[in-house]
Amino acid sequence: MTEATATYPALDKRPIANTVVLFDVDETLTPARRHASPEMLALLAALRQKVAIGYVGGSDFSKQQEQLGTSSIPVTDLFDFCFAENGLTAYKLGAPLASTSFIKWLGEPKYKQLVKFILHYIADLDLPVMRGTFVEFRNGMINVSPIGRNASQAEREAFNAYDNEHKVRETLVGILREKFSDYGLTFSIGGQISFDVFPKGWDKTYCLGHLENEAKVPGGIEYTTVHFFGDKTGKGGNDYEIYTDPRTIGHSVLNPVDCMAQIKKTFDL
Ligand code: M1P
Repeated sequence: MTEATATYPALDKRPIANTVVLFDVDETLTPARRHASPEMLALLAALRQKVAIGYVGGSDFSKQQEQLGTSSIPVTDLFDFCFAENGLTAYKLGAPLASTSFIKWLGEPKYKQLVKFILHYIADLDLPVMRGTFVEFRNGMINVSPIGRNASQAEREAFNAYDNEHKVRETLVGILREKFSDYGLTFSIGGQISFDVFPKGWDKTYCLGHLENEAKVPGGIEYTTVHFFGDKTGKGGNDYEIYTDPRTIGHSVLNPVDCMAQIKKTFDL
């Protein structure tokens, strides 16, 4: 039986029913922007027999479908909770939960000031390679990439090495934090070629509110234990806030292989 066709006990009938285990996506469940391995999916399916499982990623939902699901398996079949864009787009057992929007929160005039400044700044950079889609507009955030999101895998890796040396993203983030200090925004470097911009508090801890709401729905569950596994758990990383949040038990992983070893050890699988 594959992960997708497997059946799972109802959430309130799982052997450890008050516990939910959340995972970051890139470099935790999958290599950055790549597919999850069959071994990882099989291990998650085994874990799901015991507890509720979910992922919380900075990326938008379509990227997580690409990385964790397949053309015939929706990612919402593989996890009890799917939290895209830090939980701004959210599903429980395949059904959408309430969502909020970045543009509604910020308003068009401020958004235009911000995006115009970013595009001018990027236009003046002199990078070895530049591609397209420098600002990706999402429901709960914008994602800014100096090389452009259309970079190929090889170009993305080359940019990442260049950025580690020349601190292109770190410098731009520093400038934006200062210039737009009155906007109430967080600038978070979570991946290889870009950084995310969203309102303060809309980091990965945002998804914990959805879990807390579960206790309020009829027959819902109060999740008293929330595990979180992520790789960018240091200060400034996009897993830091949820990893250090008092409502979670944080696990810092090096990569998907290490994550699998830690899941097996923690949950006796
Ligand atoms: O999940 C981590 C990050 O993954 C992508 O980053 P990049 O393309 O730079 O590797 C983005 O989707 C980003 O939003 C996300 O935080």
